Amino acid sequence: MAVTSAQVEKYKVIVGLGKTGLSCARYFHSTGQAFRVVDNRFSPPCLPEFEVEFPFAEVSLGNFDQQLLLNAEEIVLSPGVGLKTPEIAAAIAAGVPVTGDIDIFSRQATAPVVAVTGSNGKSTVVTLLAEMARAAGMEVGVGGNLDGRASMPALDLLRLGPRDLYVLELSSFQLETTQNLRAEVATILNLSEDHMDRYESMDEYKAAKQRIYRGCHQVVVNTDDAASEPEGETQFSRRFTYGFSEPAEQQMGITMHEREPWLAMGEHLVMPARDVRLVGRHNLANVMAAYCLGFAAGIPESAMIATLREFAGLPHRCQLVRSLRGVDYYNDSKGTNVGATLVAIQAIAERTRGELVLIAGGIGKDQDFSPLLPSLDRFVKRVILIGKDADKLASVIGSAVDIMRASSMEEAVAEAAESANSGDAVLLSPACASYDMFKDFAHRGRVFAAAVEALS
Ligand code: UMA
Ligand code: ADP
Repeated sequence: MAVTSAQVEKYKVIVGLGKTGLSCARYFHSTGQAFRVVDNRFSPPCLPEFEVEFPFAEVSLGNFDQQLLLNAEEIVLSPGVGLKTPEIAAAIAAGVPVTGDIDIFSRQATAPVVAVTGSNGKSTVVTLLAEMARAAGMEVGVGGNLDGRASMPALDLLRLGPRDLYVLELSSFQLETTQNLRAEVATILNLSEDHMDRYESMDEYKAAKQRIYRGCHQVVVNTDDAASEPEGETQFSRRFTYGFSEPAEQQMGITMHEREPWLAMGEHLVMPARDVRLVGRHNLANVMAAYCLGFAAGIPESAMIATLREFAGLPHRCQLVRSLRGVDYYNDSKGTNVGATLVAIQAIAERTRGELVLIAGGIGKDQDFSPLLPSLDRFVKRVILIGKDADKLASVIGSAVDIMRASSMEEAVAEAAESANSGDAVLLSPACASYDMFKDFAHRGRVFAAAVEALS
């Protein structure tokens, strides 16, 4: 029987030609490993860049070529493609090994890795930590799930040359294919419902997040959220905890000192809470997480404190856009799930004399919206609904709060401005993903800010 070249040639198959797929191709090319690429879209986002960098590479578009997957030496899955995708599941059943970019990265990284996951606060903690490391004069590689210009997919970080420290934001999607991360220090910040269109249950979502602790040396645990606790048989060289209670040894918390709340690690006073530039209780939790992670990674305390005094937060996270006729307009476009929106409502209500007008809606990811009800009832006078799942939201919250609908962000902002009186605040915190109306959450935030700026 004739043996075809496809049967003898060994190659990896990269599934997905987004940012991750492109970074994998670059990595395999630079290490001389043969690869093919598949994407079930006809024009995946990184195709133009890929074609320039790899004009002779084989790419299969429009479906997941089953035969190619079955013949693979190994499949490297992009985070946006789940393990249960039928063609991937069939390859796994046939014995083809599947991995992801984070596992490949962790085998190659020569500097310590700090790994951060959680439903909310990841980007804030990761950015804060990277700033702390930079303030200490360290060369730091920051990336993973983190969005934005300062970030890169993990494998692209290896191209930057030697680093002193890597700080990775990791999503549950990336962790699904991560067998052994071996981070120097890892944490799950918190867990609340998200991505229920990908997971069958919260347990499945949590199990993906828990994989961050595999092989790690030190852990940081949020004592205010049981889901942060590592599960199963685990041994770590050091364990730090944080929470809003009085701190014990190796524990970070809040203590009263000279009638003022201070951040403290055990008996050691770190700084007065009011000197932290970030605002909101949720950000104090983020600050404690970042401090513990930085401590575990050997970042000097002076650099951490200096950063905490300076760091004002990332755009699109509870960001004040403008004050007009006594109404403050806040952009929390990154509030893409119910847990984040609850925190944003609380944080903005604390800063507002009057009531809130909330703009919400988009792709609901099969979440349960009912946890919003008590906060809407207490702080929100009206919700302006936008996006694909506006009806789903309306059916859950319509009995508790006055609702209106808008077909564009401009219309939503105009309706919100009409609804708000002096002393009130308008908050965009959609509790939903943005892809039905916008390129991503940052685009949604920019469109909101532009509409607010255009109000006369
Ligand atoms: N897709 C297909 N077919 C394919 C491959 C992908 O339809 O063959 C779709 C996916 O379903 C998804 C989109 O394309 O809707 C992007 O998927 P991808 O895996 O190609 O994504 P990348 O461009 O590689 O970006 C990913 C992360 N995106 C996702 O996990 C969806 C980026 O996080 C991350 O910055 C990047 O890797 C580098 O590490 C973004 C994100 O939205 C910020 N993350 C989600 C979140 O934070 O909620 C998890
Ligand atoms: P992520 O990267 O996990 O999406 P971000 O730091 O970008 O997290 O914050 C996104 C939104 O989540 C914020 O705008 C805020 O509404 C909410 N948030 C931030 N930190 C926390 C926290 N520790 N707990 C709950 N919600 C938070």
